[in-house]
Amino acid sequence: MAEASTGTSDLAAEHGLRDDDLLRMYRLVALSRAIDERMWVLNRSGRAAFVISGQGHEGAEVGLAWTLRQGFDWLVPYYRSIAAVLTFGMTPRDIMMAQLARAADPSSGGRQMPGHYGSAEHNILSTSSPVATQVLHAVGIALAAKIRQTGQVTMTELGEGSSNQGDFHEGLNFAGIHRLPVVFVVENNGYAISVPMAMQSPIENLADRAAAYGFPGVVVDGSDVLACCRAGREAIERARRGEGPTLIEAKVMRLTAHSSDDQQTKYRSPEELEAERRRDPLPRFREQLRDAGVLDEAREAAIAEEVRAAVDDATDWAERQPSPDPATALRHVYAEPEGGAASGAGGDGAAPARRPGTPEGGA
Ligand SMILES: Cc1ncc(C[n+]2csc(CCOP(=O)(O)OP(=O)(O)O)c2C)c(N)n1
Ligand SMILES: [Mg+2]
Repeated sequence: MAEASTGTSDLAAEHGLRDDDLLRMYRLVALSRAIDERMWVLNRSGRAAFVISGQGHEGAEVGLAWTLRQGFDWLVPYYRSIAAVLTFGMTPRDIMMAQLARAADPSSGGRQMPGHYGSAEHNILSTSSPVATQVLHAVGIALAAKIRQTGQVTMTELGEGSSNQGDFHEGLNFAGIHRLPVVFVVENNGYAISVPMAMQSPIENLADRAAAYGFPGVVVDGSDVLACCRAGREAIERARRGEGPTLIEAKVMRLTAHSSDDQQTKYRSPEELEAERRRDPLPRFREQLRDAGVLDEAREAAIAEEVRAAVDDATDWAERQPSPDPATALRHVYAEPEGGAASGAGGDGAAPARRPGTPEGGA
């Protein structure tokens, strides 16, 4: 990493941070963007099958997740959570292995669609594809933490469209009743694929829904990294004190199409897309740190170089890793005989132990 400032500028002090924190946050926002851009290049050149992007969400995710305690708290992400999982300990190599479906991909061993980030090592729960199911998983983890009195906080992320699913409301209601240590983050980018916000909900601020479940709802500008950091810290500390959940709605932007299988110019005007670009968190944070004297030209260039090298390394490294053995395709789908002697269990290591309660004999 570039030589870090050890000072505390007025900007850092105002947010209870050091300049070093600000530079690390900036690096994470820039790194997430660069990895994401590389994913699109790999897709368009035929090397990655599918991309779902976090561009426009990075500032909110880095700021909100910043105060979580890595390796202790829990993160329950969704497909746009690239910046959040990087903030919480995953590496560019981990992201690229998931993107290219390699056997050593920590998210799923190359078995899930790209974008389903997870890491047992880092307390990052792997996401299911049906949107908003992760809300229930997060609430369950928070309930366990409360029963066990561990002091752990769980943060989960989802889109605004997904907040119309029943799972979201069931999860928030349960968490409100039991005052669970969980932070719900709705990243409102204004669209659920091609459906605009006005066709998704009759209210302007989804944070208002928290009132129905008896806990605070907070709206934050998702392109303001430090405002997100403050909102995240307050919610995490409140949960840690045993005062229960918070719903944070970060107003973000979707700078890309929904996915590599979508073309957003079919349903968004050039003017709208241009206006959205002006809110991009990356240049905004860069300007803020320049104005505060935290980021000078040399430091900015050094970070840009580190980011480029990290993305190149992750791409080259992941491309060299083997794909999963096709003979293992059914692993974790059906129960397997004890000892893993079945033909479908060989290839990349021993078969997993039979789970209690699963029938003998497997598939
Ligand atoms: C239960 C369910 N319904 C539909 C889908 C298909 N789907 C995937 S992403 C998505 C849009 C979600 O929009 P939003 O929650 O706003 O998140 P965004 O993609 O905008 O970040 C839909 C409908 C799904 N994965 N799960
Ligand atoms: Mg959305």
